[in-house]
Parts: sequence; C-alpha cells; structure tokens
Amino acid sequence: MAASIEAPQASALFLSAFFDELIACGVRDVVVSPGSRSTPLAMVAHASSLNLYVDIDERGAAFFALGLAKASGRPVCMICTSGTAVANYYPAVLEAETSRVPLIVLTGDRPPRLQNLGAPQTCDQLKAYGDHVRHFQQMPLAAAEERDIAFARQMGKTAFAKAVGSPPAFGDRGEPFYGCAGDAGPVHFNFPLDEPLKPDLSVEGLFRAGRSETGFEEPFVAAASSLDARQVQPILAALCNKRTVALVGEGTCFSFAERTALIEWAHRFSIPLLADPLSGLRSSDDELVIDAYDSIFARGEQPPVECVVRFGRYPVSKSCFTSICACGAVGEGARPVQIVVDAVDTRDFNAATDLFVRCEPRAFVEALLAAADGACDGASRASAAEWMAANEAAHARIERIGEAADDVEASYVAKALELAPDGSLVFVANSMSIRLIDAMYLKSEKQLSVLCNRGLNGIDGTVSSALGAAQAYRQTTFVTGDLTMLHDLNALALQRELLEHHGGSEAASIVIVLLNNCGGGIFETLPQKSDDAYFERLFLTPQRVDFGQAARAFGVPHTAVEGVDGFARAYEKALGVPGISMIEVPLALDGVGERFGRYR
Ligand code: TPP
Repeated sequence: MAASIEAPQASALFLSAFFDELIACGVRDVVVSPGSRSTPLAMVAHASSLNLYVDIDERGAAFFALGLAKASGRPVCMICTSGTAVANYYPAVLEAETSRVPLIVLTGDRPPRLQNLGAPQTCDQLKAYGDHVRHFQQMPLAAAEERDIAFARQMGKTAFAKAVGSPPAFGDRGEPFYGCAGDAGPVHFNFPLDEPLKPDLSVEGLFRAGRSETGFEEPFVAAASSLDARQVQPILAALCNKRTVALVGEGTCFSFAERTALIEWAHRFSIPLLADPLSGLRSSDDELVIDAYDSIFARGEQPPVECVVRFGRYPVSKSCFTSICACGAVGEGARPVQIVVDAVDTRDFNAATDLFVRCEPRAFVEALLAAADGACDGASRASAAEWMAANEAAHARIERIGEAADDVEASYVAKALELAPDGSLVFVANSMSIRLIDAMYLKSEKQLSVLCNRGLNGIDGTVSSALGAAQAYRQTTFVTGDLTMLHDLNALALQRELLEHHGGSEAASIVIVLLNNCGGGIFETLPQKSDDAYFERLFLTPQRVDFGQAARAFGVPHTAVEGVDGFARAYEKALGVPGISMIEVPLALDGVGERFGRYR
C-alpha cells in the first residue's frame, strides 16, 4: 500500500476491509442514522453489499436493528454520529444485552486531538455503554498500510465473534442462527474519524484490500461440543496434503486425554506439533512433537510452511511467531494460511488469522479425525520428515550443553530439568528464565508441569505465585532471575506460614533456583543495548543484594553454588526438604545474550 495515500482513500480502504470481513462472517444488514462525523462509516456501508436501512431517530433505529437481529438470527450493524446520538442507542443496547441479541454498534467520534477541548458534538464515548456490551473496542484512526488493513479485518472478525457469543443454533436449512442463543449480545466499536470525512470510494481495492484468498467462505466458525460436517470440510481442504504445522500454545494439553488426541490427529495428517514449553505437550517424546523450534527459527532453518493451525495463544518464542506471520519469511511466497483454534478469542496481535474456529482444541481434533477418510499424501509426510530432522539437529546442538561451561545459565536450567522429579512442578519466572526453559526443556515421557505468569509477562508477584502453585504439588522447582526475586522478596515470609500451618515436615517442597546475574540480563539481548551510561542506569539496573542474608532472615536455607556439578549436588539435596530452600547460581551480567545464543 502506498505510504503517501490520501486520508479519504485510507478511510475508504480501512473501513471497507472492516465491512468486508463482517459480511464474510455473515452480517447482512445495517441500520444508519444520518450525521456528519459518521460519514465514512455510512458511505462505505452504503457502497457495500449490505441491506441498508435509514432511520433518523437513533433510539428507534437501534430497536429496529434489534428486531431484525432477533428474527433473522444474524448480527445487525448500526451506525450513528457522535454525541447524544450514541446515548440514544442505550435502551436497545440494554434490551439486546438482556435478551442476548447480537448487535454491532459503530459510532463515529472526533479524533483524540479534538477531545476535551470543547469541540462541537464531542464527549467521552469510550465504553459509553459500560458493562452492558459484550465487548468495547476503541478503533485507531483509519490508515491503509498493509498491517492497518489486516487489523481492520481482524476487528471485523472480532466484532462478529464477540456479538454472536457462544455457538450458533442451526436453522432448518442448516443456516447458522445466532439470535438469542447462548451468550450473544451487543458490541460497541468507536471510530475516531478525521476530516476530510468524505471517503474516496473510487480507490482501487475497495472491499478487496487484504482479503484472504484462502478459500474459507466464512472466516469464523463456532462449535459447542463438536464441529459439524459443513464446518469441517473447508478446514480439511486447507490443511490436508499441505506443509501444515501446528503451534501448540499454553495450556493446550494438561491432561493425558488431550495429549493423546492431539498426537493421534498429528499422525493422521502428518502435522508436526510445535510445542510451547507451557503447552503440556513436551511431556511426550512422540516423534512429531517438535520442541526445539525456537532454535530452528532463530537460525532460519525452518522448512517451508503453507498452513498453520494455532491452538491457543502464540508461543513464547518470538523468532517463531515473527517468522510464521511474516510474508515470505517461512519458505517461499506469501505467509501461511493461519487457522486459530481457541475457545474464546484469537489473541492474534499479528492480525494474521484467516479462519477462527471457536472451540476447544480437543473438539477440533476429534471432529477432524472423525471426518477424514484416508491418510494424507506425500507432501505432508515429506514436510513432517523435514521438521523431525531439523528438530534432531537442534537437539544435538542443545544437548552439547552437557559439556557446557559453568558460566552459562542454560547449563543450570538444563540440569534442573534433568533432575526435577517425575510429576513435579517447574514454575518459571518471566524475562530470560522462560526463554531458557523454552530453549532447554526437551521432550520426554517424564511428566513435568510447567507454569509461568505469561498473561502480562510481569516480574512482580512471581515468587508468591510460585509458592501458591507449589501447594498443589509435592515438589516444585522455581526458576527465576534476581530482579524478579527482589521484586517479591517478602514472599519468603510465607516460609513460616507454610511450615507451621501447612504440613510441617510434610509441607510441600520448593527449591528456588536463583539465576543471579546481578540485574536485568534480558536487556543485553534487546535493541536498547548500548555502551552508553544510560543503558546500565535505565535498563540493566545492577543490584548488590546479599540473597544469602535475605533468605536467612526469613528462615529459608540458602546455598550459593559454583559450577554445574556443585549445583546438581545442592539441588538433589534440597529436593524433598519441606518448605522453601534457595540455591543461588552466581553469573555475569555481561554477555547474557551471547551465552543464550551459544546453544540455541
Ligand atoms: N515491571 C514489571 C512488574 N514487569 C516487567 N515485565 C517489567 C517491569 C520489565 N522487565 C521485564 S524483564 C525485566 C524487567 C524490569 C528484568 C528482569 O530481570 P531478572 O529477573 O533479573 O531476569 P533476567 O533478565 O536477568 O533473566
């Protein structure tokens, strides 16, 4: 898309992509109330294939849309201008909320630079309907770079999926019926729109820009307990006999049954399972479990990929998700088709979802297994073989850590993973700790639970979370950096609570593996890295805490180790000791990035 594109063209392209996606999902109708600020929305809707109704009274317009959505079983869009118009939708929004009718409310607004300055017809429209909508989205100003158009489309899918809520009922002719079902309801998308307001509808690519050419007629399907045949066929067509991989995200396979179902599915379709360390799938050494993909992507050695099935959120590995979502980065040509399987939403910050299948991963794989009649052909088998070979080569690199130097974080993480008892918990801090676990945790039949506060990647409260999680296990290993430890040091006061009130000599055992590189080592790996003084002051923030003394102050046994052998001895001795114990590994702050890269 040309960078110099004019505003009227940008708004036409951005909004037409949004409407195009809504139409592809199944929206058929729009109710417009006249106004100036909403001009781009109204004009683009008018140019679309939607049935358009006009009603000057927003209050009545919204009830009209409500009746239409209720009877047709499809979400209906509503468009109004800024100010009191927005408030006039309120009664119908409340009714739609309570009777579970899918409405997609699109309000025009002034851009941020005109807010709170007394500009005409301008009030705070953010979350104007409070908790009465299923979803509120503040949209950005229209723009037409490729990533903006992709975002507009992703928002179209989001609006539809949030409005229809839980799975549709099917009408007599097999058509979806979303009205009054499950968790359907209103959603609100607020659009800041700038002058000139009139969109250029003659722009090339209107409604087509960024359209996925994947052959999915509908970019969103939802299922209750299982997908039906009509929903499964296009999915089979997209992933069979292709170079397909699965990204298996956090929490996908906590149970044996989930793991077994996923692995059976992978074998039937020859699909390598790129298993995030938090997926639960690395507790299987099946040949199709690809655990070393971070290293494969980091070196650019990944085989070509045509189709990606993503279960749950994107993996920890940035080199994986940036490669997989970038055009032409994985093998030749365009970016791979991406099918997202998640029970709630796409969590797609790359705006690269071609098909969103809203259901549980297990329901998805079981439906596909039931529907597929034969095995897949040579293309997918060849691709799977290439992934397995790449994984083996990466293993060989990673396993060299066995002879690794004592000054490398990865050696200690690998040793802890090797010695952690079957059935125990490994709780991992953010920053380098989770990346080290991703790199060093190789699949095996040993059952380890691996948990991390990955929702917001915070370094706060991590010690407390680990101690809480440890109460559900006999043995826990907590791997952390020093700043994360420092941030929540007073959590060690729980030692007394745990020992005196929760089991005494039977209390759960928690071994803290403190990788003490005296500061925020992760920043050594980021572009902020610099030889200038600001880098140390603002980012590395070196600390000189005596963790031995701190631990003892809380009655926590502490050992500082030198070398991997010493660590192994201390770790084995700490296993089974009731309550918290701490093993500190002294490391250098300089060169964290280089050391991490060595075995990757
Ligand atoms: N504050 C919170 C609450 N969460 C954050 N993620 C950050 C700040 C930003 N941050 C991310 S990693 C990091 C900081 C400050 C440094 C962590 O250092 P450390 O725990 O020693 O781990 P290392 O990088 O050395 O592995």
